[in-house]
Amino acid sequence: METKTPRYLVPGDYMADPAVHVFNGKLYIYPSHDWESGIEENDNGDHFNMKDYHVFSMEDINGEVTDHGIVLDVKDISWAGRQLWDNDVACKNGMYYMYFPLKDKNDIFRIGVAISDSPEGPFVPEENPIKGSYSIDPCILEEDGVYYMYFGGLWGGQLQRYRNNKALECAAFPADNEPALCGKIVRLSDNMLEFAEEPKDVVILDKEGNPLKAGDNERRFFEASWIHKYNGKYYYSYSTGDTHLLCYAIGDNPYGPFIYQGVILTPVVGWTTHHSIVEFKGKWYLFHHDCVPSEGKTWLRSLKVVELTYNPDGSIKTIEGKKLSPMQKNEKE
Ligand code: FUB
Repeated sequence: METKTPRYLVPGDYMADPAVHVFNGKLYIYPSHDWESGIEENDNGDHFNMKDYHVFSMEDINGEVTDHGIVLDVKDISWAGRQLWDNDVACKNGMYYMYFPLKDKNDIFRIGVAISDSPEGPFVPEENPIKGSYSIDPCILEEDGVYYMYFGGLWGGQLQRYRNNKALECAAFPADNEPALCGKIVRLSDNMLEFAEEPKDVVILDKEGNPLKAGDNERRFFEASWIHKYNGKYYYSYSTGDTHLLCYAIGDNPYGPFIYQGVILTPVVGWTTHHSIVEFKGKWYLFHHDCVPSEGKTWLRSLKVVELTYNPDGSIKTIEGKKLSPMQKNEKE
């Protein structure tokens, strides 16, 4: 178990769900912005009632974290209902595309796009969400000039309301012994504003080649897709939701299938766990959140970073989620 000391990044505010990329030699962090909206906590995630996004940047992993301010506000999105959840940003031809999940006026999650000519924003939203989009937690992979979006999330993320990309009359979960619901992958159009194909399942297999089952709560996908490449392999990582683990699976191409490997991060303080994995200046880092600074309030999460290491065989060393940082220890002493 890894015990490298994590660092809190934005101690003065509550930020969660970090998507992190290196643009122009700097680290850019695109988090959700938690706040105390007074909405009661429930399994639908209504308490995650976020209304804007900030962007942060860092020139060095131990250096200053610069806040570039509010870069997109729900009041500027014409189709908005409520709840700006986890976003991700991709760069193509010098333009930056922010993909964000938001409930529309019918309380259905859609994925929207907002555009900027700078990684620091501000981002200008398109008039409508992406046609055919649904659910939450978009994450973008660029591969030889082709861009793919991974997305999806159970429970409040509404993925159980769909089969084969069509809305069901009623939400339906598979039985415990049936294959689990999968996250989705879709190729984006050349202009980055549409789906270029029907979304497909991101299938996770066990080492015997069988799809993970819906009742396999310690390993099956729940939400928070992230994808990174290491030594030519594709590492698909995600949260198991109600068992609070960050897990990963490895595949040979962006579509998978992916073979389940193990746990990246054991449960943190707080219900949700969500992350990104990025290489910067020759080292690998796990950005994630927990609820230690808010003393366990699950809707008030704080951003952290910790170094991530691989074993010689390419497996990831498990990190202990509840290890306190020195700052937290000092506060409690
Ligand atoms: O921040 C709201 C939701 O909580 C995210 O979309 C999920 O991944 C979970 O972190």
